[in-house]
Amino acid sequence: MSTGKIDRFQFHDYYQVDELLEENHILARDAVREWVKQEVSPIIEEYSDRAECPTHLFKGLAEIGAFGPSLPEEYGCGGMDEIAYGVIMQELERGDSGVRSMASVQGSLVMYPIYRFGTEAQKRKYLPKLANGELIGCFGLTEPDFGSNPAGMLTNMKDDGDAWILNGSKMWITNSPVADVAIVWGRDEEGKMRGLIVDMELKGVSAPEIKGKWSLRASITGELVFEDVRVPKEQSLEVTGLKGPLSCLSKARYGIAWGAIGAALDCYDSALRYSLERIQFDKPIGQFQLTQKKLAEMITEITKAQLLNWRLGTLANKGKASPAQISMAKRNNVAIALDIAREARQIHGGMGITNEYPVMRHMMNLETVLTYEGTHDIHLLITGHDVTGLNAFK
Ligand code: TGC
Ligand code: FAD
Repeated sequence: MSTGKIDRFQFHDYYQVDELLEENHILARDAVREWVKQEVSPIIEEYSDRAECPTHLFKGLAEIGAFGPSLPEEYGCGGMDEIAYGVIMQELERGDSGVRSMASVQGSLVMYPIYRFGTEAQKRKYLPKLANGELIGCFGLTEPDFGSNPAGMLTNMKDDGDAWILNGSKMWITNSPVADVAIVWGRDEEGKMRGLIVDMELKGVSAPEIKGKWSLRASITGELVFEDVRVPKEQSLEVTGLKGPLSCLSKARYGIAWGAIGAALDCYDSALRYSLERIQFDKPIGQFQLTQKKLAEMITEITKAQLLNWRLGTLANKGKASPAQISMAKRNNVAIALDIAREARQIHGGMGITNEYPVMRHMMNLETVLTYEGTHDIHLLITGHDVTGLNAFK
């Protein structure tokens, strides 16, 4: 119905936040923006409609440097800073949250743990091939009965000399049905949480696809099932405890804080243009105060979030962005993006529910983004814990 539509997106920078960026950030952002216009926008409604992942984009994402942009060049990665990583995620999610997810999982949840907790041999073996898209990875933390509370996980590994015997199952795993490797978290016999790099070809590994999603339809999601899988010990990551997976989540949540603003910008841009073109009662609907209220509030929230992201990025570049600060930005930015998508849908009237415009797709996608990488309420509790010192999770 909508293949080949022209992408008319215009960037909005109400407070001239661009002046805070360096030339390399702008270059990276503009290159990714152009790629999204050429490669993602013309096809994304079709793929979303068919609930199919555009897997051919993995190669293009690698070519534009979207996999591990802030990891070192010596491993074939981008060697850029955290703000460059952020603006790349923003542009990808302007295209589609699922496309940003393809990059988030690969870069922040697969390459980052190998970089941070892997041996030198593991880094040399995996990072260049993950960076160039030769290998696709996934990250298995969530289980059917343990989502917000990963500490309760049942996946386990038994010591068998030179290998671990892995058993258990993971749920809601982005990219698992198409992955070559999985970063899997489980407990050893002493109850210590450990991470393994699991080759998906190993005997006893399966990854059935989860169908029927009304959100993130252009992203592929599956389970991970391990039945007596013999994983060589050399595939272990050098970290124990929940801080292993949670530090990867911090990296990915940071990217989502930026990404969500991409989706919000696309919805705002579409709503603004529509409000100037659509005539009712002999006037453009943008002339009515109630439409202006919606648009004014949208650009205000986007501007606040852009500033929050920039400051978070400068802290991240100095290694000073705390997990709680990242939680605040992820929670705020996804929530305002979802509100903006809903308001933009209203401005488009009936047309807003069709795939002639991107807003309903963004709105449905953002329902997932609000939940994964820590739910909206879990991030609120993280802030509550941080400011009071009192833990309200349990
Ligand atoms: P808690 O006792 O608070 O912490 C255990 C240890 O971890 C440390 N830590 C962190 N380290 C780095 N980054 C973070 N964000 C960290 N948060 C905590 C903490 O300091 C402690 O270290 P140590 O040395 O004292 O052991 O753990 P808890 O069991 O009370 O849990 C706290 C809670 C609820 C906040 C945590 O479990 C949580 O964040 N739950 C949400 C789960 C979640 O976000 N799952 C995401 C799954 S992956 C995903 O959704 C991918 S979607 C990808 C895509 O498609 O884009
Ligand atoms: P639950 O934890 O059951 O939460 C249900 C509700 O209860 C939520 O509203 C929650 O906020 C609330 N709640 C829970 N505990 C508390 C509490 N203490 N106080 C107050 N409220 C509470 N996981 C991975 O490991 N890897 C992936 O690649 C991945 N990709 C995903 C892709 C998609 C499309 C989706 C939908 C999820 C993905 N996830 C992935 C899983 C995601 O991280 C979890 O869905 C999320 O952490 C929430 O877990 P849950 O769905 O089990 O919800």
